[in-house]
Amino acid sequence: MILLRQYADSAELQSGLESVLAVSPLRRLQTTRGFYLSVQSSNCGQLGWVSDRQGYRYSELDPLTGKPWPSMPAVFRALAQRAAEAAGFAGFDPDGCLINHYEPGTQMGAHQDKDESDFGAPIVSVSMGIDARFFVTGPERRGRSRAVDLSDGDVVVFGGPARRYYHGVRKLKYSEHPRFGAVRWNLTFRKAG
Ligand code: MD3
Ligand code: FE
Repeated sequence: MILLRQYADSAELQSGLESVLAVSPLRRLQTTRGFYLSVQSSNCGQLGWVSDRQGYRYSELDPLTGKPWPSMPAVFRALAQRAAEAAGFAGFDPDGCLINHYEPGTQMGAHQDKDESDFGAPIVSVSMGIDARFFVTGPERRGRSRAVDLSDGDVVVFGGPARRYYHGVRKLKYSEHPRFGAVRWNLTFRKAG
């Protein structure tokens, strides 16, 4: 797990984010048990992560629009590749980017990202907007966790053994970001297919 503080220029990513969401808007995904996740999500790129009563999977089509996900903005891809290379993963070629939108009070429980086909590829996470406390336990869900506060522009590359670690986000505290308001955005670049 490699932390690249203040690595991304979120102002540069903001218009790409808006253009993606104009095509595939944010929505609340449902779990197999019918509960809604508190974060709102969308995707760009060839494959998007979706969850509903049928389960979790990657899909080439946005179930909301019935159309392919918007393509990955060039500035998104370039950032993900540059960060991966800086962390020792040259040649990272993401085919999907999950966009998560957090409001104060929102959290994400401990989970593993295991719906991708290639665990040799890292996941690159980009945080924008207000701060969040990210936590990682390790290969087991339970046990001692380590906390990392993630701020606007921070990039984390999860590769090697860390790729399979359980992780989540603590309940977001209220604060405001000058451009994003009381919102946190997280982009995760994946090699899903
Ligand atoms: C560690 N997102 O989208 S980013 C997720 O802030 C997710 O929105 C959180 O967990 C967020 O799946 C945390 C950090 C992250 C992302 C993927 C990982 C850490 C990871 C995959 C494997 C190990
Ligand atoms: Fe995750």
